[in-house]
Amino acid sequence: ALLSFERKYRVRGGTLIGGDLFDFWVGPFYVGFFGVTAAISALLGTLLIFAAASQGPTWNPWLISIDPPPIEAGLAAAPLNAGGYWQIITVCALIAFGSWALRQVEICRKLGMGYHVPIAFSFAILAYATLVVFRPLWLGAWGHGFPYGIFSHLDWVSNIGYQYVNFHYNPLHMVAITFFFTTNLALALHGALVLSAVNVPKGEEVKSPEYEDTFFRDFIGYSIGTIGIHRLGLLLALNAGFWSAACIIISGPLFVGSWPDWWDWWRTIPVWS
Ligand code: BCL
Ligand code: UQ2
Repeated sequence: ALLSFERKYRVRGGTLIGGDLFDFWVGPFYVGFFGVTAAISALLGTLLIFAAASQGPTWNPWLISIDPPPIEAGLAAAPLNAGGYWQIITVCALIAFGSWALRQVEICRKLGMGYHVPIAFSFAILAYATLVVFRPLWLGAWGHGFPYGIFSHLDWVSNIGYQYVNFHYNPLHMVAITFFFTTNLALALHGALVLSAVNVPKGEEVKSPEYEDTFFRDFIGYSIGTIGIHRLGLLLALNAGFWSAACIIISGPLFVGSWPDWWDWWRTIPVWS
């Protein structure tokens, strides 16, 4: 069913491509040119995952793994069963994610809203592309991408981590983790604060944002404000994705060896060495 307010927002235009051609809705979903390309590439990618899995040794969902080509194959196009499926699935995924972001842009334009959501999503796409495109390209082989499988991608993360001895010592990994954890703290504070103000007993009026400000001013002498917390949350989350991409792109292309040893410069600073 169409929600009462939905009809008035079903406005024409704002499309980036295709004009009026795909400017319509299916049920609650806006379609658009990029809705079509997202649906096709997601469906094709998913079917190819099943096709690739059917060539593998197991249907156990935990163990299915669609592997990139061997590192020796370099940057060539690989035969289907030797990394070719992985390559085509990766292209499908990139088209699907890119289309998804551009569909968000079209919806923003229709509604006259800011582009915050597609910008945010593009950081997640950047992190994914860093893992399966930029870093493999820079290292000279698609085989450096991660395998598409539940346990197998965990094994990949573990192996790559230990390849640098102790990944916790990667300084940008530290930065990324700090942003992930701080994002979590901020959302916990925000979720709790909003619920504490709004989830009042039946029949009582909800508390205004002034109460939220006052809680934090009483508590720590500072309130970042209701719009401020959302700006902070977005900033923290974007940094979490960005520094994740940064921490893995430097591992291999720019830095080889042991992350713990990278800190030698710090241990040998004359003041304390
Ligand atoms: Mg580490 C990476 C945290 C220990 C080795 N590690 C990461 C980062 C993150 C992290 C900072 C992964 C998040 C990310 O990239 O998001 N690591 C972390 C923490 C610890 C830790 C907190 C911990 O010990 C407490 N790491 C270790 C140990 C090493 C180690 C020490 C192993 C032994 N770590 C590595 C390696 C890597 C990381 C190697 C990485 O490669 C990875 C990294 O930085 O990657 C960039 C970014 C987000 C994405 C990539 C998601 C993209 C989503 C896409 C765009 C959309 C998907 C849509 C989906 C398919 C649709 C679903 C539809 C549904 C039906 C709804
Ligand atoms: C706040 C505010 C909100 C909030 C939160 C705060 C009224 C509803 C959570 C408090 C946030 C602060 C003090 C920043 C904390 C900093 C970090 C790095 C986690 O003031 O305005 O709006 O939800």
